[in-house]
Amino acid sequence: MIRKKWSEWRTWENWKKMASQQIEARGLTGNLEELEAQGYTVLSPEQMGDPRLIERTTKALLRISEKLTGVRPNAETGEYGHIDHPGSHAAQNMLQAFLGEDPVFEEIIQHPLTLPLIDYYLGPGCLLSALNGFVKWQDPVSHFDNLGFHADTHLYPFEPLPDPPMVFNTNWCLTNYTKDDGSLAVVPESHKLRRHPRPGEADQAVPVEAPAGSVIVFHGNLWHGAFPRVNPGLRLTVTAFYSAHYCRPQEHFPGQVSEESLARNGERFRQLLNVCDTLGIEDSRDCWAPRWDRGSGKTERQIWRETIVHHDREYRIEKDDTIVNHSAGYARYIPLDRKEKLKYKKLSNNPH
Ligand SMILES: O=C(O)CCC(=O)C(=O)O
Ligand SMILES: [Fe+2]
Repeated sequence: MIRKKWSEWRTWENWKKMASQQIEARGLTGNLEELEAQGYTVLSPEQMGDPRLIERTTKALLRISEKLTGVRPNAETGEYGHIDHPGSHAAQNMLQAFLGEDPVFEEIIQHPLTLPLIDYYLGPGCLLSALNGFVKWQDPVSHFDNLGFHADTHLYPFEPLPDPPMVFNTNWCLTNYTKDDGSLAVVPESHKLRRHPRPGEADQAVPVEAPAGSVIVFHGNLWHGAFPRVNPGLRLTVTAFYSAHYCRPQEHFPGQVSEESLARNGERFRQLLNVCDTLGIEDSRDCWAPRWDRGSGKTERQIWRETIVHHDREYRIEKDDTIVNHSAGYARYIPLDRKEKLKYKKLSNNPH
């Protein structure tokens, strides 16, 4: 996570320079080049290097699907039960709002090989917008028309679409992706056109073929959809979808995440889930109070000037000046280790 004051970088060009150092350090330079040229890249299972993470994610998705439908999906036999969700249809189930269902999703959303690429394009303080699950079965006929073709920048009302983009996506392929498996369908380089696809343009789509355990990372302006599944069995996917800090996320994560989960993760996790947002005020007593401490009975002054304890851990709070220069809209909670405690003592002795 890049922690430099906004005043130290200011421009998109400077931000990219800083962010590309993270990318180089993670061995992701080739992936960034593909993203720039094609609008998508595939992190291979070898590059991801953690098959257990994929196994745990698959198990969690199957368990949640079973909880919702009473039927455990079976990737070999193709068995499934229906989920009544607006994104479900005759050929797939869509799942949402399940972040709190399994700790494995905490690892997925802040993975060190995907986040540097997301940071690069979305800038500081980017948010998790949605965590989706897809269970898709054999149905060559009743799949959506037109491959469900779209660019993910659907909330932005103008063309040209924004550059830098306002959203970015990661598709975690839990089963093999070939065209006949019902893979992601993309038009390479379409992110450069900076407009939404028009009817008929899905004809140019090509499959993103990748073995199970791969992660596809793609640009918010890339045209994409999915091919129908022709093969028997199931395609299983989890997608982590991110937005720039100035966009409204699709899901409200602060209400989905437990104190235990917040305690075992760090600041980046809180920031991705917008837990310490100072906007979205619902009660005048909460003005400028970070969401995490609203309704605590403490005044805004007490919250900002005193230390706060969450799950046996003491924190001091700072306005985040790494996103914009003023009205940051976000609070950083800094755990008080011994060094921080001394620093805090000095600060709180100082009347200003
Ligand atoms: O593979 C799919 O089903 C398409 C997913 C999609 O549109 C997305 O993740 O934004
Ligand atoms: Fe999409």
